[in-house]
Formats: sequence, C-alpha cells, structure tokens
Amino acid sequence: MRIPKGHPRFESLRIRELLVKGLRDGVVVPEGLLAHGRGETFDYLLGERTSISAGKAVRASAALMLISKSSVVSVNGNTAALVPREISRLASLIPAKVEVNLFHRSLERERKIAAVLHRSGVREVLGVGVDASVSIPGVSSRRKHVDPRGIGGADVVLVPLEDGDRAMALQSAGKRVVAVDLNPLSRTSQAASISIVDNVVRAFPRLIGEVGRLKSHDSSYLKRIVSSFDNPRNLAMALSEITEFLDLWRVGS
Ligand code: PTJ
Repeated sequence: MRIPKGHPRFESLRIRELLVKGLRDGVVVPEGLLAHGRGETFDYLLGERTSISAGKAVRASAALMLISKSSVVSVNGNTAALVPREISRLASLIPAKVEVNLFHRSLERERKIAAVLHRSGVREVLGVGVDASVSIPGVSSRRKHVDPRGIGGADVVLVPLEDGDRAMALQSAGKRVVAVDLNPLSRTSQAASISIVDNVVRAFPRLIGEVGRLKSHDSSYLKRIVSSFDNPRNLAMALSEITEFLDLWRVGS
C-alpha cells in the first residue's frame, strides 16, 4: 500500500508495511506481526520517541560493543525486515559479526534473511543451516542452535526482539546481552545486561551514531561508561518515563 507522506501516522504505517512485505517475502512469520502489535502498544506509552533512559542504554551498549572482543548482532525476521541497512552499517562500524537466529526456524527463512542482509551490505552472515552447529544450554526453542564462529564464541550479543529464555541462557553462558525491546517488563529486558527500551527503527540509527562518536575514545573511557551503567535502575527510569508521559495526558481530564 502507498502511504501518503502527510499522513499523521506515516511512520507507524511505514513500519507496518515493511513487516507485511516481510511476511509476503517469507522473511517475517505471522507471529512477528503479533509481536509488533505488542511493541506498538509500548511505543505509544513511550510517546513514540527515544526516551532519556533509552539514550543512556544506547550509549552504554555502544561502549560495551566497542570494548568487546567479539560482538555479534543476532538477527530475526522482524529485525531483518525493519533495519537491514542499519544492521550492516552498525556491524561494519564496531566491527561485529552478524548471525541469523530464529525462533520459528527453517532453512528457507534463514536463507531468505541472509539474502536480505547480503543485499544490504553484510558480507558474511553466520548461523545459516548446518553452520549453527553448537547449542546454548538451557534454551528449549530452536534458537539454541548457534554458530561457533558467531554467537557461540561471542562475549557480547545484541538481541533485538528476543525471547526471555535465550537472553537468560546467553547471560548464564557468560555473555553480555544487549536487548532492544519496547517492553521494559519483558523477561528479556529484565534479564539483559543492557536493555534499550526503544523501537529498533530508532535504536539502530542511534547506536550507529553513538558508536561513531565513541569509536575514537580509549578503552578506559569506554569501560567507565559501561561500569557506571545500572540496568535495573535504568529500567525503573523507563517505567517512570511511561508514567510521566501518561500524566501529561491526565492533566487535561
Ligand atoms: O523471526 P523469528 O522466527 O525469530 O520470530 C521473531 C518473533 C518476534 C516472532 C519472536 O522473537 C517472538 O515471538 O518475540 P516475542 O516473544 O513476541 O517478543 C517480542 C518483543 O519485542 C516484545 O516484548 C515486543 O514488545 C518487542 N517488540 C516488538 N516490536 C518491536 C519490539 N521491540 C523493539 N522494536 C520493535 N519494533
């Protein structure tokens, strides 16, 4: 559907159309549309903008990925449909590896998502088919299969729209998890080392900008940013930002 640029909900409709196209192309699963609906609700409650707490989480995430030995961006169907070029840009800036990791796993989808990423500039896409040859203990879904060159050996994993089990299992495996999830109450947000409570369409460009700004700083400066970040406190701030936003609406009533 062509959405008129002047439509008051242009950005929201644009995102929906990307996901519907992703569904038609076999990149997104129907469950991905449901997940997006849940995300949209939280986005409304956040005022559809990057909050101060999200900005802090983005800065800490950028610093963490820059000091990591091996960061990986984990990509599912929704993320590939929404921000493929941004994934490519972020991965080359850090530099980080890119791995397909799906909840609703099929070789056909893995290949389609890898093709989308290749077209967007990602040179090597890990985790496709037999390349995902090792398992993360404690994950019951097929998300447990990971590439030993990627998530298997990573110290930091960026997981947009993740499920809580795998986020917890990655942490238990000694990896630092950076989540992008609009729901500050989700098990993923609660389990992650750093939770960016923001829409992936805003969080990725922000991450790219922050990595660009921090890249020239030395590792002790970056380590200080990471160690001064407190995820539970930042999540509490995200919840306060939601209630403050709701209070603005209550003023008129
Ligand atoms: O592509 P697959 O097979 O790996 O499946 C992907 C989905 C998204 C279907 C799968 O990971 C899933 O079922 O996710 P959940 O458990 O529904 O969790 C999705 C979380 O992402 C929810 O907490 C949503 O609020 C959040 N979310 C949805 N859309 C966005 C989002 N967070 C950030 N940006 C979004 N655009």
